[in-house]
Amino acid sequence: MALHVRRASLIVAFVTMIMAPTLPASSAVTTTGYWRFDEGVANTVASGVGSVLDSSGSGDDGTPSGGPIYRTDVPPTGAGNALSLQYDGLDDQVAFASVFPFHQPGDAMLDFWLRYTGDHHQSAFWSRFGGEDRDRFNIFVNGNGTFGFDYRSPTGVLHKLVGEANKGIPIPFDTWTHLVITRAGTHYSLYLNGGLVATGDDASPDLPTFVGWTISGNDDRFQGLIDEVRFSGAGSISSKDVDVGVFHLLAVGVGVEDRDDR
Ligand SMILES: [Ca+2]
Ligand SMILES: [Ca+2]
Repeated sequence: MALHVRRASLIVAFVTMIMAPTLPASSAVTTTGYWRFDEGVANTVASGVGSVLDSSGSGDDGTPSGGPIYRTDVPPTGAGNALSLQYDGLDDQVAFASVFPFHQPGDAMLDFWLRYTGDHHQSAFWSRFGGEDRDRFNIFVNGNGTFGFDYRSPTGVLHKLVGEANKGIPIPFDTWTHLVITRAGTHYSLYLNGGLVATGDDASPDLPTFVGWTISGNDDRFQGLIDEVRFSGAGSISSKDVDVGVFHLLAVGVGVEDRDDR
């Protein structure tokens, strides 16, 4: 039975990968930002204005500070991935001048790989400059090794989404983990290594408006490695699109064996 299910999963995943490019443009997910961190030199500090390159064509290059280091330790995404970027948990950061995609109304998707090595509450993404706790999203790893995300409105009202106060989704310590956050309407979903693990609904949205965002936050800096950060959206994300996004992960071998109904 298990073998049958697994084989069915593989076949459907394969078919979906073939089918994906034929989706009509109206339902296609558009990549709006893609940071691969492959532009650097191994074991060398990232530095310089706009030196962290956006390979999506959007021109949203990031500016590192504090001394994050390029590493050859990369997630299992197959050939063509040379480097990730390591953050020290103290002052390392990459800043972007653009509007964080979830600040704007509309459907959107963020996916990235993360390998955390710190045991403190830490931000993977903090969608403002400075530490003032309002007008921002926070996408974080709690001190107990669980993952979550929320936002505060421009006036500071907390909108809980997934995983507040150490009640997030457990993610393994010092292990490359793939995470996808989608928003369709007011509905947020979290995918861990290709499987849906949590949802949250934002019944009365009052989205942040801050322009500018960071990888690794401000007061609670990320400690560990991050790679292959990608924003998608600019349109309406259907459940089929989300599946396509997830199947993109399956294409690199994430979670295929664990899916039982695709
Ligand atoms: Ca990379
Ligand atoms: Ca540093």
